[in-house]
Amino acid sequence: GQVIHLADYRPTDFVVERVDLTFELDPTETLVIQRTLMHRREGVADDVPLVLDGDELNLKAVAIDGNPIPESQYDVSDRALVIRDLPTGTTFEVTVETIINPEANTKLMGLYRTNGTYCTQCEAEGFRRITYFMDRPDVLGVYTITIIGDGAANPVMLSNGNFLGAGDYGDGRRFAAWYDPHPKPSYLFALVAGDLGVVEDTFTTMSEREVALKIYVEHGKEARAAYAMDALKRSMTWDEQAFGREYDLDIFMIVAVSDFNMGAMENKGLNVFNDKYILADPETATDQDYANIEAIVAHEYFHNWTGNRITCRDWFQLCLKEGLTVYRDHEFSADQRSRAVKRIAEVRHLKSEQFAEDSGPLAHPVRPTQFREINNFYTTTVYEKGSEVTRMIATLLGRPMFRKGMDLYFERHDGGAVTIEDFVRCFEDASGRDLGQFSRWYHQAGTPVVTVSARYDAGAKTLTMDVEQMIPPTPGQQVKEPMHIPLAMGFILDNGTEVQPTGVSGGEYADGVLHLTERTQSITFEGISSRPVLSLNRGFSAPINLHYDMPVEDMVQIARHDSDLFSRWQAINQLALRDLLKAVKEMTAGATQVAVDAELIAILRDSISDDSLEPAFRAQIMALPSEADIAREIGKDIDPEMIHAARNAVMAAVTAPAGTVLADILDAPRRVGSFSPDAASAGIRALRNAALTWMSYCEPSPDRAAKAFAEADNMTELAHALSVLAHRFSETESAKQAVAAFGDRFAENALVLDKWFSIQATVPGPATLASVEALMQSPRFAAGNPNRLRSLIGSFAMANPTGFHRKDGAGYAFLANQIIAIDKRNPQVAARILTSMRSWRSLESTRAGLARNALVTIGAASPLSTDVRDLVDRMLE
Ligand code: DPP
Ligand code: ZN
Repeated sequence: GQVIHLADYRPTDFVVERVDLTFELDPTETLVIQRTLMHRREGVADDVPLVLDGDELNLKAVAIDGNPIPESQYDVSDRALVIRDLPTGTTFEVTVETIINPEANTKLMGLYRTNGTYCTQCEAEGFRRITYFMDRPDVLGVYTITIIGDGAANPVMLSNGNFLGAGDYGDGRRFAAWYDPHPKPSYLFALVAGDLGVVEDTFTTMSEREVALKIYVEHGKEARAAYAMDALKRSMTWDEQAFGREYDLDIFMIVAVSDFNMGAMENKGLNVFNDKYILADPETATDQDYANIEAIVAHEYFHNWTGNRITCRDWFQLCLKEGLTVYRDHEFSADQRSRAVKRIAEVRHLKSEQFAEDSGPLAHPVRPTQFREINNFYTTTVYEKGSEVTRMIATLLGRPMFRKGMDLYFERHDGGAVTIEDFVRCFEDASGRDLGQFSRWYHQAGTPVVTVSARYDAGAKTLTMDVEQMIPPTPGQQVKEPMHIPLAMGFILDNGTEVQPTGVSGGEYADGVLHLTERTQSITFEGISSRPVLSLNRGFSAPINLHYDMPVEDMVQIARHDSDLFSRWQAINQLALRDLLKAVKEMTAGATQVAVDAELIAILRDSISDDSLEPAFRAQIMALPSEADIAREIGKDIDPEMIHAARNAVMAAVTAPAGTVLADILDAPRRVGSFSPDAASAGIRALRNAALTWMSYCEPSPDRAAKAFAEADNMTELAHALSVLAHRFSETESAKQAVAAFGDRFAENALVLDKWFSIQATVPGPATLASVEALMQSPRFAAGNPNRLRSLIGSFAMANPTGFHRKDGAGYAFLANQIIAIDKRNPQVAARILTSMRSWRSLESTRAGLARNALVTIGAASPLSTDVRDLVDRMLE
């Protein structure tokens, strides 16, 4: 694969007007007839040929304006169809007939089969696996689709847009036709055909149009789509209220399939979902599953405006739709649930995934300028950091002005394929504010380090903050320019009240936000009547690493009293992290005991038992920094076993004094009545689960967890009890029995088995590799299914620090073999799992050497996909 550069962008030579596709479905020989109306772009020379992208296609015929052309008029290769001597000065029609083999399509890109259903995935470059086409996002066309196939096998035939009609040919074959009036790029094309069940509903839009809603699932699973339908209707209402966006077709469909590379896909009018993000009921889905379904249904629906109506000019602009749409789905979930708890969960995720990516060999800007394989840029940086950048625009401008900028964006660019510059200009034009320096967030990779020191002058009643920002070097970007960083902050006085400065010099400060713009800056706040406690980066207003040597008593004050719940969580987390880092250091030096700050223990105990705090928030407080969080903080010479031991020791010290509080939580009368997945009910379950985890550190017996496992009447508590047994008491009979019982009970439910695989794959310790290898032989495992691969091999490599990073390197060697094997079938899934190696350079030298060997082994394999090749090369660079 060659490197593609943003700087090389230029428009296509030909402009597509209409696309007409006919599919004659057959499991191994599907005929695709494409008729596309197009014209030569103005100014393009008459002898310039038409170049169409292709991938693993079998070309049958080419015609121009209905007349077959001789082979001498075109060249066909593996990757392209080049047609010469085309009509000039007029619109013409190109007909391309290809044969494809859906059954043999194990990459799950293009048209493939999943449990007997025909299904497509075209983003980013899958459409070229269906037919020869200018397969890029700036080529927009109006599509008409005809699907023909065996009627008995395919009673359901779906594509984008509005339904035109269907019928039988009388010979066993059936057809259906669809028309999508909205011009769209090829990556949003979709087709589904098969025998599926359906759940139906309707939605009345704000202008009183009725939209048919349909969710298609495998027969027998209809009842499990109810929550997704509910989430869809709430999403449609929310987008009208929050952004004034109305749905624009007569029908909106979702299809859930069991073999899918991503979470879901926003094809126009026909979203295709990984069934993991549609199917739920209390017996089989956890509260996290429900929250994911809500968020992803919303995300894909929101793409209808941010992604579909306004799309990307080229794939470098991916964050234009993804970062923005993640921001929108975060806001939606925050409005549907607890905003503070949602923000805490987002920041946890951002730090554990995006900060890790941004500090390693795979770091790249939110808007990259080059790639070898676009599939490798569906990253946490493009998505989550992209969302944070959008969020910062909202913080900088304020909500009303942000909304004005969004309104302008929709008005100005509807129907267009645009760039990040176009997006940012809308906010500049709406607000009059210059976002030039701010735009560096799109272009500079790396997590900024902001170092703060503060001094209070009692005589002058001023507080002065000295601030320095530094952005670490990242691949291809050694030197960085200072960023515009919106730092939300508050000044808390001794009595707990907040004070607003009466004057500020040395920097802009407005509405509780300090605007950092220089490499170093000294800001003085006036009118501060006594030494304040500084509550910095409230709500995580900027995705930065903040270094502020805060006095412990200040941290304690924030942890106990800040009006901002996020800040309280952040302070407690920070206090815990300090003790965890100290414990690692001491144990590395040979200590067997660790000391934990008494104040931390008291704050934790008080917060957990504080009934005025919502249970979900208390559960977040109890989830102390993970082993991965600690490793990231240490940054180099990582020894995962030492971190594991130190964290266990701190957990034991922290939980012991909380014993009675934990017992109170666990023994409180259970709610009777039917299950509800709402946020408040989920919060109570989260708190109970956190208490069970804590108990496992202060009570050396599996009995509590075994009891919870036996009594659980919902998957949230059942799966958690199982993980406590398996992770904390793995050698006990209780644990072994529970693992076996869970597997037998859900043997027929693949999505629940994924939980079973992943719980077993994340049992700490070197013995887990053998159980992962054994589970791969289980008939319950399926090596062709992405969800199974991710839950077993992916969980092991990504979420089992002591198991995967075995000191003998066997974990890495295992991964190398698996990546090479998976890559032959499905490069995208292989590449995704391989990102588990992205922080290998921060390991201690023995492990780092062995990890490197594994990467070299993968790199030497042949053949190797561009996806895996690109990652290996970047990780070894
Ligand atoms: N389907 C993926 C998403 O929605 C890629 N567009 O993020
Ligand atoms: Zn998306």
